[in-house]
Amino acid sequence: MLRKTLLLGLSLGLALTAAVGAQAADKVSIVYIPKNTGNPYFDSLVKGFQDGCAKVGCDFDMQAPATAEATSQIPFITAQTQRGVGVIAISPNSPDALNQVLDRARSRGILVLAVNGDLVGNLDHRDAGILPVDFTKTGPSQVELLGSQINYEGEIAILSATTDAPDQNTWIAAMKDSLASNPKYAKMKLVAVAYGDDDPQKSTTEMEALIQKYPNLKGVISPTTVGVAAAAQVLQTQGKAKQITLTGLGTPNQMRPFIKDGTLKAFQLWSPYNEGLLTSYFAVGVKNGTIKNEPGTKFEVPGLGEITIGADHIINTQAELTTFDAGNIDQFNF
Ligand code: RAM
Repeated sequence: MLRKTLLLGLSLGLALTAAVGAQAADKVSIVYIPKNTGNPYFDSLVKGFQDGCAKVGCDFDMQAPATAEATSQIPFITAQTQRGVGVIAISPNSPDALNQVLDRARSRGILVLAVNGDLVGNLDHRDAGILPVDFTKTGPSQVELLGSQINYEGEIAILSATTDAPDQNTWIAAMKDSLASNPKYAKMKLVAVAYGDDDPQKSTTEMEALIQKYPNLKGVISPTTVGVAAAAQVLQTQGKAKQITLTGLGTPNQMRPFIKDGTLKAFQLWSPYNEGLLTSYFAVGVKNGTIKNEPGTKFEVPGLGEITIGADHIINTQAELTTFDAGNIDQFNF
């Protein structure tokens, strides 16, 4: 009798485990591969993914290389493809170096999403691009924010991330376009574009070199959260904040002390958290068949409202950049 009960218990247990296993297998698994580890910007994006997955029911994991070189994400994509995840969401370090491995992932049925930056010129190698903001606004908006503070006059420089970063290069091209085409900016002269590789130390060295090489430098745009924080630190340390106006894309938490002490007046960004949230809803919807991945499709994300898939399967999380300054920075915590 005891044996029978034990056996019954055992088989019941097995049946239960099998059911739970089947349920787990049905859950969409998402892996997010940011540019590199150690950048607080991506922590907010990850939090958005995690909260989204908690709501819509997906398994989430983050895997990233230590540095943001063009090819550093390849082994991660390959490993996740072999693992058989449902979705690879990636913030690409190169517009073209990942084509082959992403194609292999897609041929295995994995949904490939470019997140926070697109595969510029190679959109056929991903299923959709989820961007934090309308990227056509970033470059012009940064140039205007700097120009308005330097009387639209003088030598300026850009402190970027890596030379291959597709997001950075899209914005830099648009900055150059604005400077060249808008008569308002005729007296602003771009003298250099430097690359800090989204590494705090290299960004610091590059900023120091710009200051040394261009004694008449009036302004710097650093459209990377790592770069702008390092640049602000350099200006503060050298006491050069009055001479050189800095702006860029930064996180409120990293930039707060520099806003408070007047090292810089204003910078911009968007909500990386919302971008992660949106991506989890979109990914699960597409995998479950409730969202048709076609331009023109609309879907709801609680808190964000109605989202539309645009041309080239590009989805913008918000339309305009948010500007942070002494007046509003304390309302933000990321
Ligand atoms: C850095 C990264 C990231 C970019 C932000 C603004 O954290 O380069 O890709 O979106 O800055």
